[in-house]
Amino acid sequence: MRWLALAAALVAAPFAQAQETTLRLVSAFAENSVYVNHVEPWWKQLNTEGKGLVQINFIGGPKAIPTFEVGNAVRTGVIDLALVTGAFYTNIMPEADALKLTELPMTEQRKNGAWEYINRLWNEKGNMYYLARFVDAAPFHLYLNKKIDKPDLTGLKVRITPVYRDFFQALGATVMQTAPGEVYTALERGVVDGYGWPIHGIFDLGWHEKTKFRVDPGFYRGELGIIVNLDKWKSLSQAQRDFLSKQALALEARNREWDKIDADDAKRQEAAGTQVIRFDAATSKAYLDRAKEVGWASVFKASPVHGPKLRELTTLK
Ligand code: 173
Repeated sequence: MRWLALAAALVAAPFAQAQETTLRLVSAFAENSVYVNHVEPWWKQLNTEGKGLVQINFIGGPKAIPTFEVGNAVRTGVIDLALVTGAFYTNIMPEADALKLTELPMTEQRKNGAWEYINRLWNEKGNMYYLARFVDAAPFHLYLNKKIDKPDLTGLKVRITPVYRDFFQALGATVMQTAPGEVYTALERGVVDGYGWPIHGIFDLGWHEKTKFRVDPGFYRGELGIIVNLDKWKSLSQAQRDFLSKQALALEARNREWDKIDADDAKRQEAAGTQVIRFDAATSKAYLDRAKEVGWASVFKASPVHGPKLRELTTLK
């Protein structure tokens, strides 16, 4: 018996070792962010279930790879996978920022072919495999330190990324792009009068201390994803890819957790002293219509073929 067990172990061990692949993960957001907090239990569980098959090694946040270089690092294989949003890699493919305009939850996008289309596009243009989208509904807001009573940002300087650029400019703002890591200092020094950001997460880097107003309603639907270098993806065995795909669906199955996080953060902002600026119903509608119109116009201009297809597959009819 003993001899048999030993022989079996000797035969099995080299295979088990050869099978296990460790993937290096970087986050474009800070290590203490709501995003890393949400995804960390996922890779921990994955590492438990994936012993002998796939492991994920979390390298760190933007100190490891600067925010706007994370996409390129995945494209070139400097890292294997990243937790990132499309706005941070429009330098690689302009379509990356179009995912903020989707109106269907991932459960629908998996069913109706949207994810497949998106993934093919990411394969071809970004050398990336779009593994999972783990935020699919959280709105963005305009946060300000100067009061406005209508959607007119003339004379205001607002911190942006590609998510907000065209919309805030259309409302008359002067804009300045920064990585999240630079927002606090920009607010503190009065270099900007406000910033764009989702409803959640302003507490991560202490911005609530420097934020007087939040403008409602929120607009668009934030996209956070896990992308994988395509060559790395193709080098995996079928069993490894199947395992990761199953894990991706498990991560997306938690997407509705954000609805509560978003509601809690909105309340917490108000408790921290952030006042909400609201417009009347007609103005709110015009504000949202403008955001959408400006957003799709930019996507169509940058991507005349894929833009219309993306809108058809991902928006409410
Ligand atoms: O940095 C940003 O404001 C940004 O573009 C973004 C996008 C998605 C989630 C969080 C931030």
